[in-house]
Amino acid sequence: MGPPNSGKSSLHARLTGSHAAVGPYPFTTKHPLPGMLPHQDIHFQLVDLPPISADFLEPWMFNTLQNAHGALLVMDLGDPDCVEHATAVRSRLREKRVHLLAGPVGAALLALSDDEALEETFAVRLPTLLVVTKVDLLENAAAEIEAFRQLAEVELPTLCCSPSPARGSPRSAPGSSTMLGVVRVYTKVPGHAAEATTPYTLHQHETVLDVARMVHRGRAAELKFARLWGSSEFDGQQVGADHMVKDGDIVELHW
Ligand SMILES: Nc1nc2c(ncn2[C@@H]2O[C@H](COP(=O)(O)OP(=O)(O)OP(=O)(O)O)[C@@H](O)[C@H]2O)c(=O)[nH]1
Ligand SMILES: [Mg+2]
Repeated sequence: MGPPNSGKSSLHARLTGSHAAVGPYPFTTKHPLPGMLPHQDIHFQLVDLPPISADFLEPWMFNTLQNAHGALLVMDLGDPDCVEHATAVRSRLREKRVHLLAGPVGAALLALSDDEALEETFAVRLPTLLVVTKVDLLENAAAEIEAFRQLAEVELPTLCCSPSPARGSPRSAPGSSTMLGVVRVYTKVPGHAAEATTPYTLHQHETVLDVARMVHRGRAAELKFARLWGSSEFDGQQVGADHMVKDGDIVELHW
């Protein structure tokens, strides 16, 4: 997401191989366009969106964002109005109760008072990275990014990218899966090695039962126990359905 002409579709095309329409003028993108972004052994669905500005926000945007687990705020700092654009994007989103967060959702919720929490029940909270595009056109990218972060009061973790892969790409975003709270769990059949290449992806605080639901929704209630390698005290430890899984765990389900 971001203001018009900031380079969202170009970035989407580079990261997902989509043929997102790119134009040298604002409001090129009219419809959401999904694509797949492989990162380590996770496939993220990355959706290119139309721009957001002070006087333009697609009415369906809120519904689309409700399904998202995170966002990239894409900004062109060579645009002389970039601070105003960033303010407009965030205030338009806030009107729709969409909040862009600098970290995982859990911490932000804990900081709310009870009244605020009730008020915000239906809000959408998105861990967000600021992605600065067109750094090939900036003379001193580091200084411009710092000035922008201060003037626009943006505290989001920040990455920059340009058409040249040597100058950085969000594909290498350190910790982007940690920020989204993605937990990868590898399953294994008794007596066989773990399925090492295709993890199930869950969220923090999900359990062995959630893994069982993903493997076999109809039989999840029949799960007797699981054996766990990774975050358990010892390899192959027997755990119950309510055991919380951690990123990288190997789980052997016993029905
Ligand atoms: N020099 C340079 N130009 C870029 C870069 N990324 C995008 N552009 C150019 O910026 C213009 C806008 O790019 P788009 O990807 O269409 O921007 P957008 O944010 O999707 O635009 P809307 O859909 O209209 O909101 C195009 O002319 C691109 O070629 C970049 O990293 N460097
Ligand atoms: Mg576009």
